[in-house]
Amino acid sequence: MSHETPHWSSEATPSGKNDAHGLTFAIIVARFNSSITSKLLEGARDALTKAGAASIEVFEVPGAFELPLAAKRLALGGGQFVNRTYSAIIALGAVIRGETPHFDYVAGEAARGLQQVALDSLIPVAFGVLTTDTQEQAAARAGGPHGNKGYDAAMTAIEMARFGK
Ligand code: INI
Repeated sequence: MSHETPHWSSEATPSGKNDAHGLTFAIIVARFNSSITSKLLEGARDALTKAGAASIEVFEVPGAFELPLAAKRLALGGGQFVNRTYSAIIALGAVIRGETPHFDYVAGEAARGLQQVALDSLIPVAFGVLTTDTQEQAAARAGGPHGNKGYDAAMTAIEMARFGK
């Protein structure tokens, strides 16, 4: 399978793995590299809306490093989120290497932290964080020739929200 082939289920709606009716979603989007992450957000919203999501709430954080804590607060509920439950959470960000070793820490901790939240909370957390060497590579994956990884992450979230249910 080419890496360009969608990896999420193409099982037809309604009631298929990609049917979001009755499901509730939180999207967390990082503002860092916002020209890219705003496109990822468009893609994710598009996927969820077309699949019939019951609700979509969007939250912003400064950068990708902050995604895991926000995901954990949303997954645990309480405080401002006391009466909210989410079928799945979609985390969106763009970490671009440039010249700095900061990349490895930010990208690595975002990935590790988001997976930890999913495993601890049992709420699926989709990893819609681009990790690229250049701005051009990121743009190509945010509504460009390589698709939209925000859309893909949302489709994955729908399938995992239904997994085992
Ligand atoms: N945050 C990103 O989302 N993408 C980046 O490319 C990036 N770089 O390159 O530094 C980045 N850094 C900020 C980081 O996510 C935190 O917001 C910051 O370290 C404060 O905790």
